Amino acid sequence: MKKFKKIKKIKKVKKTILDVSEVAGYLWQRGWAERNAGNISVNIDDYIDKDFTVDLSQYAYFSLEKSFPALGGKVFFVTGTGKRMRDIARKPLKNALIIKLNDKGDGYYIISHKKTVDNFAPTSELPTHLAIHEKLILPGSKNRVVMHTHANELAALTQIKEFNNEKILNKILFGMHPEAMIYIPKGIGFVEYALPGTIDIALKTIDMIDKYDVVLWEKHGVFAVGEDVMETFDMIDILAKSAKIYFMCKSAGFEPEGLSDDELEELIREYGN
Ligand code: 2HA
Ligand code: ZN
Repeated sequence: MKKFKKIKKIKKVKKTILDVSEVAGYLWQRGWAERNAGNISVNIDDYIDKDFTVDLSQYAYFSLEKSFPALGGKVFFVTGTGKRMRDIARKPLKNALIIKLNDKGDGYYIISHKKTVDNFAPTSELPTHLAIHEKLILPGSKNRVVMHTHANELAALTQIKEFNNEKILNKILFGMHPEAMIYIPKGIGFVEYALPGTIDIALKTIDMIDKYDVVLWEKHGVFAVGEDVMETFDMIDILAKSAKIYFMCKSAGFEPEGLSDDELEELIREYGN
């Protein structure tokens, strides 16, 4: 981290790394992060002074399958591929890395680690993360965090064919707890199954991110965007709670009643913006 001391806003970079490690611990404790499941990236470019330069020739370079021109030169903190959330929680800089895209946005340098570090690359879901970050930097969005996790309760909902429908999903999730409407008023988007780690799943996801801050990947998990790491985690946590209450009622042999349309409308009137 020595070279990063030159960054004036180093405190914000450090806080981001600490927040990612804290949330990585929560993901593990929730049972949402088996083995190397899940990944987090944060656009930390705003925290880097424009006059901060690094000798890029010193660092390992990787090309990207697709280019992200709008992200050219930008800097991200990303969890590492194959790394465990429980290890990121203990040792974030051994299990996550800082990357800087080249000017064209079709490749990146790992600038937090020496060239020699083997098997250390960003998350396998980097195409989806970058595709989303490319949208998030457009005017009007302050979201800089992208988080993917295998939230059991939400993934379980997608295993039920009749729930693979945004209207039904949102009715259930909003109905189980008022906080869902208060904190995630846009609700959740649904992305039908696609092979993890591919451009295909990235494209399907970015289509949804225009409309929603949280999207469900069928038979896989959840993808969320937010302004900071804690807030992004909180949205997933609240929606997972709703799904859990739904399943608790079902396991007890009851059909949950859910909040009525009038009660939901009242929440929108009181808390909506
Ligand atoms: O990072 O969760 O979807 C591992 C995954 C891939
Ligand atoms: Zn996953």
